[in-house]
Amino acid sequence: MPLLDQLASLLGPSGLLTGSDMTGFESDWRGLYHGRAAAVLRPADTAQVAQAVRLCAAAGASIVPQGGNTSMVGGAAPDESGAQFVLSLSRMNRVRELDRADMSITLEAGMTLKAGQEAAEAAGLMLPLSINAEGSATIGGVLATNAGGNLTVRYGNARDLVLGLEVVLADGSVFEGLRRLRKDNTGYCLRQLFVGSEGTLGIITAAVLKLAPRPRQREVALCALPTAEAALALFGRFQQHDPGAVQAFEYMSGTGMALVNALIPGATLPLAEPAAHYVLVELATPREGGDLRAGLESVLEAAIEAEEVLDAVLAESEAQRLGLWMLREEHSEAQKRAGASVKNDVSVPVSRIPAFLEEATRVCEAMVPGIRVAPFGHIGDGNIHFNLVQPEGADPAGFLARDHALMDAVGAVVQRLDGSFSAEHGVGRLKPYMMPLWRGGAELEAMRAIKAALDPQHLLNPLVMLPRP
Ligand code: FAD
Ligand code: 2HG
Ligand code: ZN
Repeated sequence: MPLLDQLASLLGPSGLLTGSDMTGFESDWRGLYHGRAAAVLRPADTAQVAQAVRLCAAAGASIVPQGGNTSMVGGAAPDESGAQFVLSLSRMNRVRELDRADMSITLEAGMTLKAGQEAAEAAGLMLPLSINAEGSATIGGVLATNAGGNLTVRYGNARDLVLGLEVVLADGSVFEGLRRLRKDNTGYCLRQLFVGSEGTLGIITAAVLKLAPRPRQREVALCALPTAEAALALFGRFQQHDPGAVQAFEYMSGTGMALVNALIPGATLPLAEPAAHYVLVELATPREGGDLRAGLESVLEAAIEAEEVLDAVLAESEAQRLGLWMLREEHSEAQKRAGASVKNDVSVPVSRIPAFLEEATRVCEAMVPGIRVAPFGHIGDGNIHFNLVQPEGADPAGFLARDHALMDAVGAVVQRLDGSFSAEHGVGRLKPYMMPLWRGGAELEAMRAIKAALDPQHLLNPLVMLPRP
């Protein structure tokens, strides 16, 4: 029987999509990749995932795992061959278990991150991972990319939350690692190998994640600043004042904020004057009472006195808190509306961020007159989305034709400052060409050996991260 028929009989009518039903699964969020899949497989459980992978392996057919398809690096889009199967986990979206005593939750991979957060909240706890695509991004996707996001400064990235994992391997066998132990030194830590592997080593079908106490108090402020150095100084002030309380510390450039204000309906800057730099800070505590608000005000007063902060607005209600966050969260959407962008999801040691911003801006402005340098991101983690928006009115395709030149120029600055070319979005199909320069020698060979051992036919996401040399 042909492979497609075998898969159809395994998965049933709602488990296999073809033709126009595949729209939405074949292109990426950024609109950079437009592929054609042999079919979209939507298994209902781990046994079906394992069986589908086994059938594909026997036929030598490659698989592109897909969660919410929000990858910023084209990691979940099939190629143009029409021979790849997209494996969507969207039907596997249940909470398997929540244990209050163990502070853990077991989620299936196709559940959205937002639904996972809501399940934790319903139990009076918190799933402490938040990204600006959480309504669509899935547990499998955030783990496969080791997503970071807005709470990393306090809780770490996705990797830090994983206690256990269930993974279907390339031959269809199942790694049953859904343990919830806080300590377990029995051999290699296999689960961490799959976190951040971008679907190249196995299909994550479920995970046990750590939960945290839910904050009882939260305070948010948006601050206008004269320089990037001032943003770091402010971060230092908050860390010194109450180290455990900083839950998010996000940076936005004046250019990025202006795009949000111009292109997102309902977005209004609640400050008297626009500035060159902004910070959104959120403090939170699970304790009742206390002086979170007073602490926020006293730190800001001292920073205003020292001329590190020009102006600040504090949220007075939940609606205002969400309104301030919206100005940060809508940066990606605003930049998409402004035309083509070249994204550089880079990290450098936190102390070097001002030098990075200054040098990289100078280099890019010299390369493309009129380019809109619109950086923002998780400055508390040293992670800047150094995004370059096309000059107004320019030809988007012409601008994108220079993406490697711009990425390499920014990369050269990042490398001089001991940083990374991908802080949280991964390598995907967009950046494998950078791997030999950044991860060459023994490190890259070890990665290739792991890929060859776990996926000897090179069938899992074959164009991502480590395409065959
Ligand atoms: P997909 O995009 O579907 O897939 C991503 C990668 O994981 C692909 O390589 C895919 O093959 C693989 N994969 C997916 N599911 C599985 C699985 N079950 N098993 C094995 N491999 C799998 N990222 C951040 O880190 N922080 C942010 O703040 C952030 N904000 C974003 C905001 C917007 C508006 C958008 C569009 C994206 C943002 N991202 C962010 C990037 C993206 O959301 C994350 O990379 C997210 O983790 C991807 O989840 P997903 O379910 O959409 O995965
Ligand atoms: C964010 O922090 C995301 O909002 C998206 O990581 C970044 O659009 C981007 O480049
Ligand atoms: Zn980010």
